Amino acid sequence: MKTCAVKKCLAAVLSAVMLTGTASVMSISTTGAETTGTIIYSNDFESGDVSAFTGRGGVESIQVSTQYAVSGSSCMYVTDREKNWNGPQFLLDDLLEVGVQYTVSANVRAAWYNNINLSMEYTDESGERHYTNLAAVNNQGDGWSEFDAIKFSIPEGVTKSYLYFECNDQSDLYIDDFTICTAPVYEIQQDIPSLKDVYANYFKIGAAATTDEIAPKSAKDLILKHCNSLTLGNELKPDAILDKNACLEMAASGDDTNPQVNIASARPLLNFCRDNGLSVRGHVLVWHSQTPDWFFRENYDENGAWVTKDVMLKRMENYIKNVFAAVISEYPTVDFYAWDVVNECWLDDGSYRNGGTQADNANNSGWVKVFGDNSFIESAFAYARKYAPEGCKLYYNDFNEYMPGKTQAIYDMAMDLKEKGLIDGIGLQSHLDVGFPTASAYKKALEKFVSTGLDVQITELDITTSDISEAGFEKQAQLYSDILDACVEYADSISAVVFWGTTDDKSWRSSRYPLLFNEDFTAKPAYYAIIDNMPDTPPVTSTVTEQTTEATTTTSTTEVPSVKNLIPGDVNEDGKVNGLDLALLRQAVLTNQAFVMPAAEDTNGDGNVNAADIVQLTRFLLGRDVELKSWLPAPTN
Ligand code: 9MR
Repeated sequence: MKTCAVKKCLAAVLSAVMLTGTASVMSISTTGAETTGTIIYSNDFESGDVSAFTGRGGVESIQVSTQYAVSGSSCMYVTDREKNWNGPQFLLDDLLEVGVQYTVSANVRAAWYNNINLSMEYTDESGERHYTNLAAVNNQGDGWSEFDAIKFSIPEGVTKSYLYFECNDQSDLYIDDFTICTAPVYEIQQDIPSLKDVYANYFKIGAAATTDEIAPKSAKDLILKHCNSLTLGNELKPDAILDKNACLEMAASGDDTNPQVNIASARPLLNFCRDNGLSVRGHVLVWHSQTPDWFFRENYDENGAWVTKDVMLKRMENYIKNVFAAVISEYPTVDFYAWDVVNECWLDDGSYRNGGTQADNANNSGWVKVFGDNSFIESAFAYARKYAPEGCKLYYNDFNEYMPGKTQAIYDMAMDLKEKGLIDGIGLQSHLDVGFPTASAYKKALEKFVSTGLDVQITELDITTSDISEAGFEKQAQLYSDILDACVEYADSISAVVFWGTTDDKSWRSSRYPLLFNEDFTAKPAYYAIIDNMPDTPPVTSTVTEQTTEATTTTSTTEVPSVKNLIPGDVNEDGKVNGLDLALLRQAVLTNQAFVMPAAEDTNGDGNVNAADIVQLTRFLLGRDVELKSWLPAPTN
């Protein structure tokens, strides 16, 4: 089998940098990740064959050139591009499998300082084409730039999937060493407590995920282990399910107030929920963002005039009705227990948004443009109440919910809707940062929302950190712990806590590592911090211990070796106990490797080295009141 080198996972590199300040321990891998992937397709263009590539615009000339090359002496050369979007595309159908994660790498160059995009296109069941940018590089000067192992996957049920390159203006494009590999496969940590079990007596635990995100088996495993609720990250938003062609057809037949929907892009996620009994948080019906401009315009024409309030009310009612009808009829067994009816209508000072087009300003709202103010909110809830699936609770959802002006505006609106029997709960997105807000400011806002008597859900929790040192991640863990403590305190009024994503690399804020799990699916200090001290955290048992006695029996001997200068927890014997020891301990337990220093690894002193020692060491590093022990007697000199 041909293999291609896959870079060590980011988490491992990160661990290395964060733990030692250098990259000298890059060989540490904290999971059973494959370090090689299988090459599915590779072309260095030395053979002169470019037949696998076609021009997107049909006008491009695609040939081999020896003018430049990264490897060997030739590369692919694309000229005669007439539009920005013209460029070479590579058909993936019949080559790749649905639901498997792959990586694509390539070297690219264009004219000076051009942006080059690597993107993916596919056509869904309704015939609509979707375009996703995977990565972009800026050609710094006139040299080569690299797309290095960019992850992608093909969603279920789509056809005509392509990878393609494009760049601004009509610059010629050069491409070399185009390679598609399978991505590394990670095993999730099965031997740590499940969050949904730990919090079972308090609230549901959820995650948001996109179709692409759940493609790898490890992501599915992670969600199923820790969550009993799933929010579709993008696939139930208006721009994902409004079917423009069907809307136009309906308008042509005389009714331009009955927007047509197609839930094709939501199916992979909804199927996953149905097949695994996961409850679904619907997100979102009425929102200024990710809602196409044409939805608010006459004849659904991007350049048409804004419709009247009356027309928009009818469109709103029919849209809500059609969305609910689609999920009820196709997914009768799925528990749609909550739905964000209206999203992000209030500004930090408690005023409403400016009315206008998104093209001018992403903060503009088409809804406010048509209605003149936020009066559409009540109608949205009234229609949702009328058509929602049975048992589905209705929420108003917003971010910066702790900004005083906004807190008050949401409170006032919620109380009014509550009196009218239209709303069931308030969704606090909770996109936080270690620096802002403080846990006490957050808790103050939470108390105010709880005081409405409505249900509260934490709908999109993530906490960014720019400091990716050990101390930075500990600070992040502390805020996570404080926020979850506050939620537990008000658990009677809180029915779900949802994290906005699964692993850091897949987050919308990936550059600031906001989630509980690393790219390699290992738990971060934040995970351990939120299970720490929870009364329902079950004893941690290692599957390694259950499956094989080899690792543990090495430490269970009655013959006590003489170990000088033993420092419990100092796994690498460098005289310090820090995150590097934690990474090594985790690696040793998970990979069932022979222990270099078993006495130091048995951090809870029970005679076994297993996941409980990882928890013990993590707690110690987080500054919790625990003592590191060893099964050996006190060190002798
Ligand atoms: O996570 C979503 C991301 O993939 C999209 O690019 C982005 C576009 O607006 O929306 C993200 O989800 C948002 C959610 O729907 C509403 N609250 C803010 C979230 C983060 O932007």
